[in-house]
Amino acid sequence: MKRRSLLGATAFAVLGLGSLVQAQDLPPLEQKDSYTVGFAQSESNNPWRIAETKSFQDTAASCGWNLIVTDAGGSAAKQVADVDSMIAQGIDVLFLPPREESPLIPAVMRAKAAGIPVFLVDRSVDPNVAQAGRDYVAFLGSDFVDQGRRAAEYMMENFEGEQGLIIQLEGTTGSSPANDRKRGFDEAVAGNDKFQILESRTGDFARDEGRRVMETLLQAHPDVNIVYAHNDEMAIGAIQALEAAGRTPGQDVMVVSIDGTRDALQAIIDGKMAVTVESSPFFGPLSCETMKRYAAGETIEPWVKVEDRIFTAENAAEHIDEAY
Ligand code: GZL
Repeated sequence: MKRRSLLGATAFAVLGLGSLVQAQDLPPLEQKDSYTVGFAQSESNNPWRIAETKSFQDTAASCGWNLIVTDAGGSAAKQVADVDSMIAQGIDVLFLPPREESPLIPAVMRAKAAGIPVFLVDRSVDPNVAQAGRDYVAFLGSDFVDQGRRAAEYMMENFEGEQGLIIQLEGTTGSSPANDRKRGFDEAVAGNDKFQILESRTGDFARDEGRRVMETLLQAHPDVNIVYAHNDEMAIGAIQALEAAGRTPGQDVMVVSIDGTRDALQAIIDGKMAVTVESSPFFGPLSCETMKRYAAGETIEPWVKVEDRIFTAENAAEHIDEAY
């Protein structure tokens, strides 16, 4: 995970290139040796989310965290309850990947009112309702719109057929990565009449659901020759569905995805997937660094942006050992 260095952040601010939002009544965080930290995970239904939780657990000792981890099992309502429980326990800091953009906002506000600084990690909330620098300290994560755009650009540059007929497998409905990966991809494709999105449907970022949705959409659109999945788990599920239907992913169907999981890199090596744009789950170290900057009195940039690589047949074998 590449991130803006402290110097870079300072330069960014000094040059006025950034919009460092003055903290507006954000809860302070004192500097001390140990903190009680809450990490309210949305679910553990795929390798990405499991790797993210492990990244926080692996960081805890070195960052002086007494870490409390909860798992909402795929329910935004349960995630809200988990946050409220952490507030009642009197945690010092909350790291939250809001499962969906809106339902978690009241809980974020309750944490702020309780004097608990909140950092959104990996997913964000509706920016029209809650803002970094005012309601929570910052969003730590990737540019999902850019991920969707990069997936589309690779597809348009490398698809060899006459007409690209696309099925899009969307992530969790209402989540910021699903909303933005769709926006980035759809906007990039809109201007190119060689490509047509036949249908777009959620697979909830899950492998089995991705497979089931692909089975259904294959019936409706047997002429599909491109699959764009918002994450690798759904892409792998789609590959299973395509092969079960006698198709040959990588030859008669181009598969384009996002995340960079081990199974996806293997599928690229095996010639079944064309590309996956990285979306790193390793948020533990960046969360520790950002929390300590905040405790030291720094004004944190509203978006601590994570830079993403891209994995293709040219480099998948080189990176598979670091994958999750
Ligand atoms: C992205 C993250 C997404 C991953 C999926 O930051 O929220 O959720 O892309 C995961 O694999 O389920």
